[in-house]
Amino acid sequence: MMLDDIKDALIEGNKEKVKTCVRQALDAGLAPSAIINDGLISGMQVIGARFRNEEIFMPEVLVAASAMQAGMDLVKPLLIGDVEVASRGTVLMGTVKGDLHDIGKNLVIIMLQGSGFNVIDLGVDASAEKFVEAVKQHRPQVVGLSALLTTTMAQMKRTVEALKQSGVKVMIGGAPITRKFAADIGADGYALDAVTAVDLTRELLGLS
Ligand code: B1M
Repeated sequence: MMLDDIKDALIEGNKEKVKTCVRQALDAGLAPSAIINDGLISGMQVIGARFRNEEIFMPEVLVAASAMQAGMDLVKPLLIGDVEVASRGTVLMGTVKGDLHDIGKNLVIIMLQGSGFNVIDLGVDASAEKFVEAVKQHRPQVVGLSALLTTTMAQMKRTVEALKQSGVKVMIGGAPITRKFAADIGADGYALDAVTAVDLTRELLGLS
């Protein structure tokens, strides 16, 4: 099955094969969301589990991450409609200071853009001060913070506190984050994945 081929190619870390399989799946009319969820993400989950079990190490993870990005680059344009026309609001997204993981954040961005939001990407390793400055500059309605390391969760707290004055809504997410943690640090919401991040953004903006 085509989605399994994408998943397997990602697990192999074979970037060219990932691209070929993604193109084949798109040509066959498979939904971009299925390609992302059941192909690319499920392959990355296997990589995560193998890394945790010390079956593979950082170089293999990096190769798989790069293959995932190559696959996402092909699917991304198909998810994004006419953002200018459809824009429902502006979201400022970034991975917090000390944290370099951006695959999940980028996926949230793709999904938000695909749902008609204008997104400003602060990238990775973004300090609380950088978020505050960018809020002044871009006036987003929602700020999204991503963290993948337990050690960088404290930066989320700092950033939420720094943004308090601005009145902007803050949502947080990432593998170690929980709803309880979001409530504890005073964030306005928590989303488990890229799809629910879009639902949460709509909810925070009072959109149906
Ligand atoms: Co890192 N890493 N990593 N890593 N890495 C983890 C996170 C880890 C769990 C692996 C492990 O030990 N099992 C572990 C963290 C342990 C912990 O803190 N509890 C870990 C570690 C330890 C590290 C280093 C410290 C390793 C080292 O150097 N010794 C180092 C840290 C570097 C740094 O950040 N300062 C490091 C480095 C790296 C790479 C650079 C090699 C690479 C990142 C490449 C990149 O992002 N460009 C990498 C990767 C790829 C991983 C794993 C394997 C996969 C992460 C990923 O991309 N998942 C990861 C293990 C794992 O999670 N299973 C691991 C796929 C992605 C689609 O999912 O990011 O969870 P995720 O995003 C999801 C949701 O979380 C959510 O939606 C996304 C889509 O559904 N979400 C949001 C994310 N952000 C959101 C924001 C929202 C809402 C939802 O609203 C704003």
